[in-house]
Amino acid sequence: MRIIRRRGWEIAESQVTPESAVLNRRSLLGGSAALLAAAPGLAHAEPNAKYAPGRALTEEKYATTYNNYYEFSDSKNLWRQAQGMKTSPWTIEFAGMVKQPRKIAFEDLLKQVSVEERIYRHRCVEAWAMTVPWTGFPMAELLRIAEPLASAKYLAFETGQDKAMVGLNEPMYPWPFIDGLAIDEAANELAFITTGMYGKPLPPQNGAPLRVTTPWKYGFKQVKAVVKVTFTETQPRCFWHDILPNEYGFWANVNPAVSHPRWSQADERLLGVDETVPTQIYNGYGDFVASLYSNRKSEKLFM
Ligand SMILES: Nc1nc2c(c(=O)[nH]1)N[C@H]1C(S)=C(S)[C@@H](COP(=O)(O)O)O[C@H]1N2
Ligand SMILES: [Mo]
Repeated sequence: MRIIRRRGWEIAESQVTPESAVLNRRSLLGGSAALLAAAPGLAHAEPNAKYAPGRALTEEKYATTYNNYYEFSDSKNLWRQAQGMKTSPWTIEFAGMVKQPRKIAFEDLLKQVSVEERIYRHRCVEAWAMTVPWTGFPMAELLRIAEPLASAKYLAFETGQDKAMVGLNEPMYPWPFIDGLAIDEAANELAFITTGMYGKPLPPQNGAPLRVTTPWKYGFKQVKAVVKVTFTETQPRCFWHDILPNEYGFWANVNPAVSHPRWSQADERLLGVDETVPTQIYNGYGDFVASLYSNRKSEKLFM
């Protein structure tokens, strides 16, 4: 048995759900000197439980049937409709301030990265939340492959357009869906490009074939079905910021103390269970990301 040192977001799905299983496993570890002797790595792995999601996984059926994807619909019930989307073949374009603008096939991109599983809490600005075992690769690897110029400060992700996306006919929205990050945010160890969930390829409704996952930010920053990544010197335009600039900021870091103009962000409703829990600053990921903002205190970091 090979046991590798893991942080909370790296803990295998079997270790976090249900919560009782974690507790059982812990008491098992504590009680079994033989097991520790057989696998010394365990002794080190144990303290890292402080990074664990601290909640049970959301049941897959809820995470895959309650979605935000305005290209299809402004209703949450769009997953059937999304099955009609063509997600293969798929090409991603690197544009703007990169060494060499180019396109890369999704399969070729996957060959250049190592895929891993991370369990993250997801917090939608609408005050619902879920806990999902995503698979994918660190966004830092995407940066490595894209080769941005040293002068690039931001990157923007753009969603592809498909015939099945009937919401695109709604002219009041500023299509295509685009949102972005600062380069140092994208290089942060938490920033992730997701290609799967619950041990399977990402379903279309959740952003197949690849989507952005930045768990310390509200979900509207997490662009689905990425076809283009553009590197820029200035902050890119963002879909929700364009529509309602006073409600959806560029940084959009989760903060229970900063209310949305129309509702409180103090608590969040967990999908699939009848439970509401307090929201945490940076969605509980401050240890990883708070330092990104120490020199940006004058910006509107939280909504
Ligand atoms: N292209 C695109 N990406 C999007 C959205 C969208 O409407 N279109 N909605 C965002 C919002 S508000 C959230 S909360 C998450 C939802 O992801 P999920 O459906 O996988 O839960 O996707 C984000 N990415
Ligand atoms: Mo959201």
